[in-house]
Amino acid sequence: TPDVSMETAATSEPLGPCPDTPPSLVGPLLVEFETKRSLELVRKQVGSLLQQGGRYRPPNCTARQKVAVIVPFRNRSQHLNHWLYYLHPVLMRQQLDYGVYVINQDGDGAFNRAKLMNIGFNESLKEYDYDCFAFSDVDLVPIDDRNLYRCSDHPRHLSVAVDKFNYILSSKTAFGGVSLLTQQQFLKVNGFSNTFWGWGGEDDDLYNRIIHRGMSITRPDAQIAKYKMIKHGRDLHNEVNPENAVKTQKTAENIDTDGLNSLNFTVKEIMKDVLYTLISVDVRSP
Ligand code: UD2
Ligand code: MN
Repeated sequence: TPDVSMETAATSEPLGPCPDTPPSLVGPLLVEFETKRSLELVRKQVGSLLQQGGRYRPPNCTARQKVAVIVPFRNRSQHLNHWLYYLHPVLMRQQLDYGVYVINQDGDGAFNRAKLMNIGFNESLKEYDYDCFAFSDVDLVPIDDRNLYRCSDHPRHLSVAVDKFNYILSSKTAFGGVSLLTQQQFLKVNGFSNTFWGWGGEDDDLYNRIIHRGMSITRPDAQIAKYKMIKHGRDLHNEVNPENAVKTQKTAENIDTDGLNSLNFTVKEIMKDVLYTLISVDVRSP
């Protein structure tokens, strides 16, 4: 009788690269947020294919990119459940070697989306050698899986056509929602600014940084890069901050000293769910 265990050990040679076009994509997706989705239910539906911490890699080929998906978060658990329910199957079909990092802002100080992104970049790199970073709002779900969560030669903006804005891009310089940068691209711009407290401006500042460092942005076709945003009002402690709009005029002055190289924070807790890694942080709100 052949020794089966030896056989499996012998076949652990490196897998070939995944095809450029993932073969199991389905195109347009049905996405709705009426159904109640508990975490427990989502774990049952998609958890079996994941490793602890929301990690996945395609079983039969070597992924083209190692992607850390960074989600800024506070008090949006219903949104997170929908997001996990829809995103995991999409990212799996896209044959990515990926991990989901939910960066939770501890306490009720002014929210700082951008700083949470920088923290996600730092913390995810402590776990794995990611080469691409997908920064995504928790309320944005793609409605076409051909919209690949993959980095390219220039920073990439994926949330081109959002239902909330009638599927029309608000401006050519829009870079909020879902955006992807390679590790190199993100280091080149010194990450996000850490000083955008409250709502608005941090996405425009990142755009300015990209241009300032001589890069441009790319976008997929608007026919494919469609999203639904889960309906919500303005969160508590994330009020519009008028100072932020002023700051976006001063990117060139701040880029060298405000960003990854000036990031300070305290990790309060790291929790591994099968669907995601939750990192709770004190961002030292003013
Ligand atoms: C827009 C941008 C967003 C960001 C924001 C300004 C698009 C499609 N979206 O979104 O990327 O630039 O304006 O800051 O362009 N969050 C929490 N808890 C909170 C507050 C925020 O989890 O209490 C997170 C969550 O991931 C949320 C994101 O921050 O999706 C952005 O906040 P928002 O959804 O209130 O902002 P919105 O929809 O105006
Ligand atoms: Mn939103």
